[in-house]
Amino acid sequence: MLTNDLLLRALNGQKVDRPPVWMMRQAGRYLPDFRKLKEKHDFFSRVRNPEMACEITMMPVHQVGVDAAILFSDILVIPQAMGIEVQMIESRGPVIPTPISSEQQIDQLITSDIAGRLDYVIQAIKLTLKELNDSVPLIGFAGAPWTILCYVIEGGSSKTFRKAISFCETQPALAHKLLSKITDATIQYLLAKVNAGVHAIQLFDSWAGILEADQYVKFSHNYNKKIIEALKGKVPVILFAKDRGDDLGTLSDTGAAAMGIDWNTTPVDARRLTQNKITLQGNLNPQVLLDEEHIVRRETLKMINEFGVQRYIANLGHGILPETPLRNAIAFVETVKSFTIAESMGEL
Ligand code: 1CP
Repeated sequence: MLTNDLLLRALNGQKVDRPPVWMMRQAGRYLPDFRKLKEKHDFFSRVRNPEMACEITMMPVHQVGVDAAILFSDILVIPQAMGIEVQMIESRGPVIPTPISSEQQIDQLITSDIAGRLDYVIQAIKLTLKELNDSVPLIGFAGAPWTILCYVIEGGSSKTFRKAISFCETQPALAHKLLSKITDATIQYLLAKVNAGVHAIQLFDSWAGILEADQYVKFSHNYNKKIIEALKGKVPVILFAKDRGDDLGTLSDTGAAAMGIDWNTTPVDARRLTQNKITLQGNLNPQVLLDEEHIVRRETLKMINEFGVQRYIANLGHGILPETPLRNAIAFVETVKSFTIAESMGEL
């Protein structure tokens, strides 16, 4: 039994006295202690070292007071396990020196023993669960196959991912072959995480918004559905399909326990589109956390009042920005934690 199971209660649609709160990318660069570790060890060394991954995962739990931990790792460990080289270059982000461009490369991708190849993640989960000592839940995650495809076709990050989109448009059979393989690897990986003891899973579809609605269903949503289906009855899943607010109604048919919302969708629209049937997570613009503390508090209260306390997980609408002052991250979390139903609306 967890001492603080608010996140799981919200995901299961059970009654809560206040919403749970965590932040996407909470184990990251805005933390001074994280930046210190970064000076000494490169990114994937940190990811592959279970002690260090555990230490980073615990930082926001101790220092910010979030209601859930999310394992420090990256979505790009999946292409690495499949045999694709991925580097993380300071100030540039991920780089894939040999992007996928042929059927032969897709045929060569590894899909066997993915859990064994990512055993360092499983070890990090076990260590972190020990360290958490049943205080708060641990969230495991993966990238949606579409978002992973974006990186491995493009060769790195991009604003538009033109190469990835055009690959799907011009070579749909190859795209589906690649997406199926990524889906297969991701399912093995997430099942291993669940077996190791994570309490919930978030699927990050960070580049969901760059496809047309019908393309999105074909090249992303149907694969996300398959992954969520494979986890059915095991742990609750949060699906974060960034910038797809208009399609929330159709996208909430996956069996996911919750949908992540970015700040381009209002809480009222999100509730209307999902007909109050599903838990919602989000959606403070991470830029607000760069503002003055009283504004952080005011906007956070406004957000909770708009979403409502039940079936709601307070979070940002995307990852916390590296330049965020630690005190503002704490103010955000504290505002949610001190929220009481009796007080609601009073401070607006
Ligand atoms: O050296 C560093 O510290 C680089 C920064 C960093 C961090 C802290 C990267 C590189 N990855 C991470 C950790 C990470 N990545 C987590 C940790 C857990 C937490 O949330 O606290 C998670 C969940 C991710 C997931 C991730 N990686 C996503 C999906 C979420 C999102 O922000 O959209 C994506 C798209 C990535 C790819 C990636 N990894 C790193 C960077 C800089 C990027 C994004 C590059 C881009 O914009 O395309």
